[in-house]
Amino acid sequence: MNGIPPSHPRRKSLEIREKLTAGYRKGFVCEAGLIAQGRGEAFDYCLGERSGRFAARAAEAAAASLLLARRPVISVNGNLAALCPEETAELAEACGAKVEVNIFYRTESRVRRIAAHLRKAGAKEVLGSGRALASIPELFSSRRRVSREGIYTADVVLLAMEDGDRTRALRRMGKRVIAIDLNPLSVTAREADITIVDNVVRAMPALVKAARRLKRAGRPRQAAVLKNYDNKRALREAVACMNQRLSRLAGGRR
Ligand code: PTJ
Repeated sequence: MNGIPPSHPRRKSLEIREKLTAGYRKGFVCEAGLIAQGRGEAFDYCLGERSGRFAARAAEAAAASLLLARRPVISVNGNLAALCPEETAELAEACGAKVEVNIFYRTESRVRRIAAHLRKAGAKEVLGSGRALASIPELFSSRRRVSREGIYTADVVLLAMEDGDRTRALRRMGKRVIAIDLNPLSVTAREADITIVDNVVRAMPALVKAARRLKRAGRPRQAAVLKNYDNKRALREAVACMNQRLSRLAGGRR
């Protein structure tokens, strides 16, 4: 990465910022996406920039859910495209999921740029562009515009880095929603069926690994993983983990 010394203590975090600012310069990350990353960083700091056991369990349940789904879809916004394009393509391949661009600040040019970036990273088919789109009922942002063969008819939708009312609207349509969100208190985190409280740059590789492992393990194992998962418990553990770390730091311990 440009000019960041390998020994820099914040190297990883600076690399993430570079990917987002590069995406912004290329016209597919929106301005608000840079702000959203800042909010995420604050929560990641509280987590100690490490994946908790609650995140690993949620990633496993999410992988099981995607594998068991009849019509799984990965919904991609500008930030996810910038940070995890390869992992998005790999996860789609591992789970037989479709990839769809769905963005809040929608312009056709942004949708096309995100789709091109994902295809370059290995995604075979990317839905979400064009005018012949369906609408998610009772949702008034541009995120309501979805592809008929993608999110509209999906039974399981994975989304990341968005906080808002789409999760509730998708659940009202009878879909299972998996969210990746560093903020365990966000509307999306609390409304989703499965919430991976982790940074997408750690959560997406963990999801790909879990999906490959559980695919080999077979459907009874996938069903058991999903049945034993408790999202409320995962959210409680994420908040407790942040609390403990902040208390330790406030007490002068690391
Ligand atoms: O690409 P678009 O047009 O769809 O725009 C995307 C926006 C910026 C609108 C979207 O990301 C958004 O709604 O942002 P919010 O409302 O700020 O919510 C972002 C959520 O993601 C917050 O809860 C953050 O804590 C969380 N977050 C930010 N960065 C990360 C993250 N979660 C996981 N990994 C991250 N790197």
